[in-house]
Amino acid sequence: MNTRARVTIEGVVPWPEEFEQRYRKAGYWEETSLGSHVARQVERRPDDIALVDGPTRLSYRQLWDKSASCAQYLLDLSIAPGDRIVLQLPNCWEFVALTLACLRIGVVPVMALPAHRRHELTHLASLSDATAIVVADTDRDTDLREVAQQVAAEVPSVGTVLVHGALSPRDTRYAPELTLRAGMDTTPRFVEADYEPNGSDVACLLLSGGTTGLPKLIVRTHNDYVYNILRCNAVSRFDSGTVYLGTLPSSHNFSLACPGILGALFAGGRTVMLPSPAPERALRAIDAEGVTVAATVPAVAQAWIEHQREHHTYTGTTLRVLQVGGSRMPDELAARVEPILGTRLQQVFGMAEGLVNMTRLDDDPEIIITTQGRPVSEADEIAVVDEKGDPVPDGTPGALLTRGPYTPRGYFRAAEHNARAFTAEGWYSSGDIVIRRPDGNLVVAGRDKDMINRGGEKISAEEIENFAYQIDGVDMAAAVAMPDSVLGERLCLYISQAAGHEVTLDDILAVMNAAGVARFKLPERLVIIDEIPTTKVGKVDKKTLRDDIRDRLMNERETLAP
Ligand code: OOB
Repeated sequence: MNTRARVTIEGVVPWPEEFEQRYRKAGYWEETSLGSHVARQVERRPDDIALVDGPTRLSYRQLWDKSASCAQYLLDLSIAPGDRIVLQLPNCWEFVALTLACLRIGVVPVMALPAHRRHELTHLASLSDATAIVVADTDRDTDLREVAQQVAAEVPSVGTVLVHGALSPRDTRYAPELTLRAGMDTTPRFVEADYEPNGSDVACLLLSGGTTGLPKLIVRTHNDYVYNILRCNAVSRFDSGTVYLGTLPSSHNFSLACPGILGALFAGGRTVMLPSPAPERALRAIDAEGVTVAATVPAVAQAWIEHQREHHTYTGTTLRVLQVGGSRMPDELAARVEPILGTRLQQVFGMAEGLVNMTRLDDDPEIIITTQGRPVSEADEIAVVDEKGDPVPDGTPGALLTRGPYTPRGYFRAAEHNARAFTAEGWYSSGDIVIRRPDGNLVVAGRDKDMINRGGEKISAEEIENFAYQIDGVDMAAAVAMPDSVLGERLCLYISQAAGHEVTLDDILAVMNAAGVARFKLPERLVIIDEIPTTKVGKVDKKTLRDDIRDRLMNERETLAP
């Protein structure tokens, strides 16, 4: 434990004192920093490979030195402990070096997704008062440096843009650009002890799946995130022989810390970074690098299974576990993992807000195939309740509430929303409808939150509806999930329009593109109806709309069938 003063950030909701004491006493909170767990492995195995990114292979020592140089670079840029920086990078070793740099000096990364664009990044920078933003130079046809300048133009606190790749060929008008690499290649002259965070300091800000107009930020402290990682490591049996392949964006809680990249680093294992989960390359990488654990979403698992069935290109001899989570895996798909990919399935039902459930590696196949597992910690409190908030018996669907040593008590700077998302006793209302079986395993049976889960990517219905309302002639708008055999769900927008108007999907897309919205949030179908149905209390009746789009899709399929 270090002696540095705590860095406090306004807008963080602490656990009640009584719970803090309980978690410390029980040893759940160790009062250590995330970096210290990696430092231990650097000492133990300096020359073992920690990270593989294409031709780049970094040993524990090299990664640690790069992150130290980077930490010093941030400090030299006057980015101070407690400052927030928006971090948006693809899956690459620089992401890991920079994240470790932040964690070592108490700079707080705001974990943006690679798909985010001006709309989301501006919101994240503004909500967190970020002092810097880190982006790649380009992503396909988007110049992200340009996007970063637009963010800096809107958010005065953003004083620096760090670029992974080449600097802008043009003048930068709102904030100076510097390359990220410049900070990685110097000799480290950084004094760790001066900066090491306390256990209760904020480690990072994760993004909520979002049921509100704009995503909320979730505060993860060193204490709670260390515990999250150690429990996931224990359940997934990560050790120094683990070779981990994460295929989701590294900034997502699943691939970062469940157990993810940080779990592999805590255990002395190795992480393989891939820019995309495309089947051919991913399966080849598993064989070539001797991957033992891969993590992905159901849609990608399905693509891997189909690819393997057709091409039989991969042997998978080293792959011990395939972790699948982020959205509900259909039982039929779960049943195909072991026979076709030759590896054990581990279902992971987690949330950036904390609680992580996993099936255990030695569970019966019936549990692994049909449930989403049980909490990773004995200290996770679970309640499954009816509409009145009363517990329902096991086997009956109900809303999942949770509390525990790594489930924070409130979103960052969101008092009003917190009053709705957390009960007076501090339970987080996940919005998931689950069935708890008598053996303690949970089955995700639906949800009562207004969100679309597009293959693990979460879209807030309200956010999309707000864009629709910007269009002249849109009377009422309702975004709902439409079933999809690949992604599970896609986004369908229903609108009713004022007399004399003819709104098209292109009109909606134009408004969203002009606002710089991430592509995955664009509606994939527009249905115009005379009147949006409402419930008895006057709320939009989304269930009727979901049934309607299901019927439409079914009818279309029948019409198309020969
Ligand atoms: C993970 O985290 P988020 O924050 O992107 O999304 C959380 C939500 C959950 O509340 C639930 O609605 C859904 O995603 N979800 C699942 C699921 N895993 C997540 N729904 C059904 N089955 C599953 N296996 O998605 C996340 C965080 C950590 C580990 C794994 C996933």
